[in-house]
Amino acid sequence: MRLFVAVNPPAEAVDHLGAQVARLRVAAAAAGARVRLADPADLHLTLAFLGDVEAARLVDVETALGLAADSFHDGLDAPPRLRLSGGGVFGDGPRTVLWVDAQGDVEALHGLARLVRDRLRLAGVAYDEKPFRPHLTVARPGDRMDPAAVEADRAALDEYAGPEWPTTELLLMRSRPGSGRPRYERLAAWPL
Ligand code: 2AM
Repeated sequence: MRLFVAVNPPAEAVDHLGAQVARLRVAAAAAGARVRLADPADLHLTLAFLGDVEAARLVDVETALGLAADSFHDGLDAPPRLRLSGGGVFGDGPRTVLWVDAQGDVEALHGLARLVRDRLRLAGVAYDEKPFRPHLTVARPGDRMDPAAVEADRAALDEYAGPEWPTTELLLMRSRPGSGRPRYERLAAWPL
């Protein structure tokens, strides 16, 4: 099964971002069916991407994440507070992706990602070793939009600041391939 570990912004933050995204050029391109926007229900900050994991190893993954959440919790007075703010672009040409950044207690979020990855490594569970870069993918315009229009959207997201929220849960998510986009399903959660 295809797994990843994430924290999710609450509905209030997702709705607020949705109103901003609706004003972007990617939204107009999505209306013209040229670009696919991320489904608001799928918006999350991925801390570690595990990819395919055998079902028999699920218990090891869950134990590792429980330990990571516990030690994170023990080292903090209060859950980190985050907000969606600032924009970025990954890739170019057909791989161009527009994303929104997280701001606030980002150091704590990096600390949580480190704990999660350390615990997975100790458990012998493989994950994508790319350094953690908090981001929430908004749209994948690829080369179906003028790069200047994508850059204008990025600049608009740079001016954006969403509502703040406390990060209260660590989530183990499953990604199931569907017709079109994959479906994300919440498998387990630990309080932070
Ligand atoms: P993305 O939004 O930048 O694509 C489920 O696929 C989640 O895991 C997404 O948030 C995705 O980030 C993230 N992810 C991180 N590394 C990945 C990888 N190597 N392959 C697929 N998704 C990855």
